[in-house]
Amino acid sequence: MTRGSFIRRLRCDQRGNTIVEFALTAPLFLIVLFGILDFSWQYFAKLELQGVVNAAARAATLEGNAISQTTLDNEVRRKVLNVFPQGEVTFTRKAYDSFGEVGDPEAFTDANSNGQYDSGECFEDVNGNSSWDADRGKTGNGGAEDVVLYTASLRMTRVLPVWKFLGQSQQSVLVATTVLRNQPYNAATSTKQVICS
Ligand SMILES: [Ca+2]
Ligand SMILES: [Ca+2]
Repeated sequence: MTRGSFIRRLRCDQRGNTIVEFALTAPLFLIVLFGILDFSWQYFAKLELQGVVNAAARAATLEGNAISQTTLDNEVRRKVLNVFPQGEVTFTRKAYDSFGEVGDPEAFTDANSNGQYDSGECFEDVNGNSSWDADRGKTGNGGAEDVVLYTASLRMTRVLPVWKFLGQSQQSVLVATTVLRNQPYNAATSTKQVICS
């Protein structure tokens, strides 16, 4: 066989094309597939966490909030870990005077009319930490009839290594929130005062 005819045959031979194309596209296909599966798993985990938190909040309301904070936390943790045994569940609470105030900033007198709080402007220190806050919530369970924003965070390792391929963390943190209402017989702890310094 002459050198010219060999090159012509090689140029026309397409038997290896499929293998080469597969080798080039397979990693991308797997990353997309893993990404879809990971997203679905995260979505399921988030729904599960929110469902448990909602159910716990309802139970706490039905029982007149008679169960303690620790009991409520342990109940949520137990149910979540039943589904995700490798997870780590933590909780935070922020107390507000009413539902309408959840996430609101502390009120202030906008002395220079620039639409934002500036040092030296008078403000109502609702949460008692002596500084102005963009979120007036007071850390903890608050007092009588307070509204409590209850947040549960679930930290766990993702099932599929898709994020590792992309150089990202394999850890995932999912968050679920609900609002609880304290009973009138809880101890009141109002610390509101106006500060102008
Ligand atoms: Ca201002
Ligand atoms: Ca404050």
